[in-house]
Amino acid sequence: GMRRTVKFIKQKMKLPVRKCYHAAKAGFFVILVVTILTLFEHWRGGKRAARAMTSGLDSEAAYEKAILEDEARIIPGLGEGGVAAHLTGEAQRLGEESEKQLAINVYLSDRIAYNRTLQDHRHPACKRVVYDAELPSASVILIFHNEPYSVVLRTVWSVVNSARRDNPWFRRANYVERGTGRTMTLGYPGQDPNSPFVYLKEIILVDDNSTLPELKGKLSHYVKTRLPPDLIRIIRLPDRRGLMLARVAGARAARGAVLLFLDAHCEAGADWLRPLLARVARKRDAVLTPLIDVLDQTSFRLDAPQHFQVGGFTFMGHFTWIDVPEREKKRRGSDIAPTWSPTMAGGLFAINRAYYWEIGAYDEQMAGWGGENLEMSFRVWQCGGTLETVPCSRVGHVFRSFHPYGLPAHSDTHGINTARMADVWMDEYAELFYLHRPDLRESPKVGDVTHRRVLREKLQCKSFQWYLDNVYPEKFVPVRDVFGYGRFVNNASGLCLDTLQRDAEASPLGVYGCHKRLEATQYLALSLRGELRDEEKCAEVQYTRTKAGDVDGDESRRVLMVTCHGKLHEQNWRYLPSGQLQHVESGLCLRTTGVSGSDATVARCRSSPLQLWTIDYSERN
Ligand code: UD2
Ligand code: MN
Repeated sequence: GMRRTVKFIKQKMKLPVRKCYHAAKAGFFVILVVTILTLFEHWRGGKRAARAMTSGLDSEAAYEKAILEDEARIIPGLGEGGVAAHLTGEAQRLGEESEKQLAINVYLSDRIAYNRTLQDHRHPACKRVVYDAELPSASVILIFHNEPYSVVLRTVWSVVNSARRDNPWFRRANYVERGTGRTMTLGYPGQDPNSPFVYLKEIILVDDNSTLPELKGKLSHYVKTRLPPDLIRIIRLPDRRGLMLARVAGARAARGAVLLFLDAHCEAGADWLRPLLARVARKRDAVLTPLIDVLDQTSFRLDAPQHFQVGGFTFMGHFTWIDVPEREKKRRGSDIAPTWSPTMAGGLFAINRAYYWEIGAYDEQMAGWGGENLEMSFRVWQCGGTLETVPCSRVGHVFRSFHPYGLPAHSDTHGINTARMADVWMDEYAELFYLHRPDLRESPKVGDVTHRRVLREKLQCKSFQWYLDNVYPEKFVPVRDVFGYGRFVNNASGLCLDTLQRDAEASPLGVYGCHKRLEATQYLALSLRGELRDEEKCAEVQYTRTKAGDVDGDESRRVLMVTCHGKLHEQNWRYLPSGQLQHVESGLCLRTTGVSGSDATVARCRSSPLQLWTIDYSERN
C-alpha cells in the first residue's frame, strides 16, 4: 500500500521522498473522512426508511402490517346477523368516546367483521319473486368524506357479497326460456357467465378529498389485496367538492347501465340489487329507493321493521318520513310492489344512467350537504318520471345524530341549496320556504339558477301546483286547505299566537308581540277540517270530565302543539262568529293573559276581548 503509493507520487511529481510521505498521508486521511461520512449518511437513511415503514406513511409493507393488525382486532361473531354488539369495561368506554366524537361507535365498528352478514328481513313474498335472469348492469357509487375506515369497508363488502353468483337467492332465477328452450344465465348482457359476480359491473368509491390518512394508501392497499380484482375503483377528488359533485364525478366514471348510489355507511341486504334493476329495466324513468333500515350508531344493530314509510317534506325545506297514503296502498296493488314516494331521503337510489343525465344529474352549483334530495325529488316528478320505493330491496344506513365532518367554512349549504331548489321548482310556493328564511330572499349567496330554469323549460316540466295536487295531495298546504291563516291577533292585547320556537313535541302554544311581516312562528292556520295548526303540529287540549259531565277544573289549561293525527278529537277547533276560537270537545275558548311570551290557555267561554282573535286572512274578516 503505502510504499507503492509513495513510489507513485515520487515518480509522477518528482518530489523528495519525505514530502511524498506527507502527501500520501493527507490523501489517505481525506479518503477516510469521506468514507466515514458516506457510511454515516447511509446508516441515517436506513434508519429513516425503517421509521417510515413502522409509521405507515408510504410503504406497502407498512399498510400490510397495519391491516394485519386491524384484522387481529376483529372479534369473531360480534354483531353477526345484525344483532346489537356490545363491549364491556374499558372497551365500552373507548367506544362511547369515539361515538361522542364521530356520531358512530367507531371503536366497536373496528371490531366487527367487515364482511359480517345480516339476517334477511324481506317480506316473505319477496323471496318468491322470480326475476329475469338477464338484468341491466349496476355501477354502485359510494361517496365519502372522512368516513370511518372500517365502516366504509363494511359497506363495500356488503355490496360485493350480495352480488356473488353462489348466493342462495339467485338459484330461483336460472330458468329455461319459454319458446327457445335456451337456458338463461344469471347476469347482465355481455357478462362473462363464469364471473363469480352477477349484475354488479363495478363499485366506484369517490373520495371527496378526505384528510384521514387511513382512507388513502391503506384503503387502496386493502382494496388491492383483500377485495376481488377489477371490480373496485377509487376516484380521489383533488379538492373538497361536497356530496353532489362527488356523486356527479362517480356517475361520469360509471359504465354500468344503472347507477346505484349509496352513502359510505350502509350495509346492503339480501338480494337487494335485482328488485331495483328489474324495475328500472321495465320503467326507464323510474327513480328507485330501497327501504332504508336503521343501523344503530351505538351498537350496529339492524332495525328492519315490516312496516315502512315513504318521503315527505316541510316547507322549511326538510325531508320527513310519512306513512304510505291510503290511496297509494290501493294503487300499488300489493305490499311488495314499488310504492310511489313524494320525495326521497337522497343518499340511496338507483337510476338509469342515461336518464340520470337527461333529467339533469344535479345542480352543480350546490355544494356541501343538503337540499339536493328534495331538488331531485320534485324534478323527477315534475318532469315526467316517478319516484318509487322498492320494498323488496333493503339497505341498512347509519343515521348519525350529528355530522362529524366539518362543512366548508361559513356556509349554510342546506339553506342555500334549498333556496336554489325553491327558486327553480316551487313557483309561488317558494314563498312558503322564504317565510322561514327571509334572509335568503333575493340573497346573492343563492347565486344564479338560470341554467336550471332552462333545463326545466327544455324538459317541459309541470308546475309545483301539479305536483301538490297529483303526487302529494295529502300534504297540508298552509295557504290552500284552510279556512283562515296568517297571524292570529288577540283583540285585547294586540299580541299574536306564537309557537315561541319551541320545537319539541307537545310544547305549549304561547303569545308574543306581532311581527310586521308574517313569520314562521306566527304562521298558523285554521284548517278546513277544523285544526288550529302550523305545518306539522296541531293545537291540542287535554282535559277530563267530572262525573256530572262537566269539564274538570276548566280554568287556565295550556294548549299543546302535538303532531297532527288527522282524527280531530282533542285537536278540533272552530272559529265562532263572535271571534272566539273554541275547542270543540271541551267547549272551552282560547285566551291569553296579555303578557308577551306567556302560554296561551283555554277557559270557559265568556265575552272578554282576551278571548277574541282576528285572523290575518280568513273568510270571516
Ligand atoms: C341525507 C342522505 C344523504 C344526502 C343528505 C342531503 C340518506 C340516507 N342520506 O343525509 O345521502 O342526500 O341527506 O344532502 O338518504 N359527503 C361527501 N362530501 C361532503 C359531505 C358528505 O362526500 O362534503 C358524503 C358522506 O361521507 C356520506 C354522504 O356524502 O357518505 C352523505 O352524507 P351524510 O351521511 O352525512 O348525510 P345524511 O345521511 O345525514
Ligand atoms: Mn348518511
